[in-house]
Amino acid sequence: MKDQIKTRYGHTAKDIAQDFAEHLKYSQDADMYHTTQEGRYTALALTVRDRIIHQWNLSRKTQRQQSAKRVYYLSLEFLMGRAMTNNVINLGLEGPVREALASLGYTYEELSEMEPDAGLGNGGLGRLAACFLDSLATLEIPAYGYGIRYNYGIFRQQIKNGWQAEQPDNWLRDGNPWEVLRPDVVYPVQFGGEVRVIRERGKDQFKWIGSETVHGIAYDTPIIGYGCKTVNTLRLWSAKSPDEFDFHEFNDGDYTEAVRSKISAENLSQVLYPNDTQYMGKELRLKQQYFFVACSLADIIRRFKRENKSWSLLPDFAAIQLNDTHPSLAVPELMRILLDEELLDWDSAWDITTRTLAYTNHTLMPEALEKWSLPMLAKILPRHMQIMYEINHRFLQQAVSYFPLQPQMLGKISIIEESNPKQVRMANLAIIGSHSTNGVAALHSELLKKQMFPQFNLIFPDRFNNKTNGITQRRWLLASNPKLADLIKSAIGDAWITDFSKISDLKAFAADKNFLLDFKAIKEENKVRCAAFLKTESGMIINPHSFFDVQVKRIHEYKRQLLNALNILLIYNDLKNDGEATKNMESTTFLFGGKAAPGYVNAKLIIKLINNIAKVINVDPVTRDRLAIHFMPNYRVSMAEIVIPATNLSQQISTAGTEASGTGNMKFMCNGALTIGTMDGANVEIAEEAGKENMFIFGHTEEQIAKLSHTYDPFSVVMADDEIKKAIDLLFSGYFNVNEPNIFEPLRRSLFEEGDRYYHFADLRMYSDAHRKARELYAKDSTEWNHRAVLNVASSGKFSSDRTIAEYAKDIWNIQACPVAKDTDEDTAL
Ligand code: HBZ
Repeated sequence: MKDQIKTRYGHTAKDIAQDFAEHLKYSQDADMYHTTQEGRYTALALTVRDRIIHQWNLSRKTQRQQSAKRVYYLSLEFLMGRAMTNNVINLGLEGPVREALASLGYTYEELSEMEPDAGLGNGGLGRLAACFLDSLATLEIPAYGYGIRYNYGIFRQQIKNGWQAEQPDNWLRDGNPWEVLRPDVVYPVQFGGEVRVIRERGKDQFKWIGSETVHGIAYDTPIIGYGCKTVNTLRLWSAKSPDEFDFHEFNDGDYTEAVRSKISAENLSQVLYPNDTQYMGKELRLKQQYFFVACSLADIIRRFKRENKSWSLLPDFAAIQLNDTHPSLAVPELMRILLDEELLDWDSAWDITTRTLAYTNHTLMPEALEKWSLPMLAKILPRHMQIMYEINHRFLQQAVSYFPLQPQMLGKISIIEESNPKQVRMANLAIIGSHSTNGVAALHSELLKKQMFPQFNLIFPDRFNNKTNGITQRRWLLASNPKLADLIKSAIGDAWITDFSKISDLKAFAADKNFLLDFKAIKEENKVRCAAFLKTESGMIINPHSFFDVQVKRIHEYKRQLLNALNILLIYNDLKNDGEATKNMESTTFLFGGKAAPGYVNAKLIIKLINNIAKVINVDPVTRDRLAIHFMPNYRVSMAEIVIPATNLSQQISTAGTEASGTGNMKFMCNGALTIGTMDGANVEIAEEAGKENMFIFGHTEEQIAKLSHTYDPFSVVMADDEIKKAIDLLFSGYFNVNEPNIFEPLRRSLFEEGDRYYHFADLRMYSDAHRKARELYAKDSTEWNHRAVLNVASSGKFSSDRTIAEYAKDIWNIQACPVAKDTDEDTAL
């Protein structure tokens, strides 16, 4: 029997081909008349999944037997993208899978392209969580990602007449072969109701009796480490009405009411909120947050209780990382469990809670800080509100001594904002209720201490720390840029795949003529691949031999896509006037991509502006051979995997002091693009690693912006620069919106009447000069360009999420690797 199982899941092309055919027949019921590409994709996914299960089992078993400490990464977002290519690579199965499919007349590419992206995130924060899971597994750290299994991920973006239109992302429509439903892992979650005082063990105890219950049911996805045997778990909760499990309500007769309440309960995990900066005080969002926190903590505690250890040891067995404040209800929830269910005293419960939890902040935007209306919170989570009052009371009593004669300071650090209605500040709660608060790049972490939370830094100087973000080189180089990966392997071997600091060995090849020629040829091939992709995807025709200048990221005023657009207008005018600035300019394609929050009017208008500019400029007979602009609809992980390897110039141009880190910047860097950017977020560290001379750095620094803020007048800056003035005149003259009068008026108002909050005009001239330098270098000396690009790749070692995770493990989690042995014949257990 055991032998049979082993042969069944063998790793040769022949084994795989046989299993694939079997899945096609027995899982998909496909025959020669009824077989679809989707069916073949699913059969392949199941074939691969079969080869994960045993090791997944064994990983859980090993971690359990060794009583290993686990990391729990709580995140409302996991922007995973596709699983197939990643899993196949991490399993080391790419060769046999390709061969197996070829033997049956299919290609690996055509099947893997059938997979919809798992788009359960908005942008950087969600993608960071996905990269972290990959690194945790590869570093053999026992870890669970916990989140929500949204039925609808981030919306699909269509462009209609230049405007963004949102379409639902029904990513589960054809089923999800990677996930495993765990019907036995289900927790009830309460909402509303009241708190009663009951006498228990001679003490008054609080007991929360909710008025509504929703069940959270677990769906697990395996996360495969590369080059090791660890398979971790992403556990996502799906909301189910308890009626599903208990048919009372149906039997009591009110069938329609029962169906209505079932639908309402299941609404909880329907859809990901598409806002990435402006927070929205929506009740359903609050319920989502509590729902996933409650399920995850119940699960963590169930696992801990199996060990039969004293509660004071919880922090030695569980490290819970809060990805932004979205899971910050974990603070009062863990307190509630320890106080009301486990009957611990306050001080012990508080000690355990703060030692178990840690918080990551991802933003400096004040409008993104989560605050919940206190009356709403008190209605939905009455016991948690009581606990938060008590936390606040005790904290403020301690804090008084830090601010003698400055009672207004207490108002700033209080969890409760004394507004009308009162608001509950989740960042304050997360800082107070955890042992670590980290920013995501050095500059950001400094600004957190100095600008955002100076009072907390005074009280808790040891809590604040930095963990510069990273990305996984396995997805973002090895998988997405296979040709460059092969070239790098041929030069320096493959140790960089699991130790990215080794990429620095590539420095020795940065002046090697043959290497540079190969490098250049690969970039060209990637551009051809990208152009073909964009043509198939949205009918765009782009010149694959042009200079690819790319800005892909969420659309936001602080990220300054508008600055890019304004510079394009300067270039356009210069080309039309036969100016000096564009004299030897190579044919250039500006590519934009990114989604705007559906309610963010100006962001949507920026998309419309880019499309309108493109519509005019791309057909202008004077410029069209040398200048093209395209907005790529529906930017997502799987598009990034094609566009980033094809890029020559990476645009990272946020106003200094606004972008917490950025992670796209790192992906471009290791794929051999040069960066044009401000001294913001992780760009600062990229410049440290690569050398400023190998980038195009421009613009005011964060300190300069802070000074400038007192006197800045965008209007006078524009009036003082004739070219900029002409570009602005062109933009607001109606030239790009002939039949749509005044549509760009809100952008004009924001830039001039509202004071240009993001300092576009303060930086535009410097930006335009830096861009010109980049163009000229590319046109005049492609060897030097490629030399610098290779130096950038070789300097990107710091930006691996493996490094980031190793730092979290050491400084915040105090956790070690727990290696899993290669599969054995022993029985496996959950
Ligand atoms: O997190 C991003 C930062 O803007 C970026 O600088 C950083 O590199 C990245 C990873 O640390 N923040 C986000 O992506 N934020 C969100 O997506 C978001 C989602 C829901 C919210 C608020 C923010 O309610």
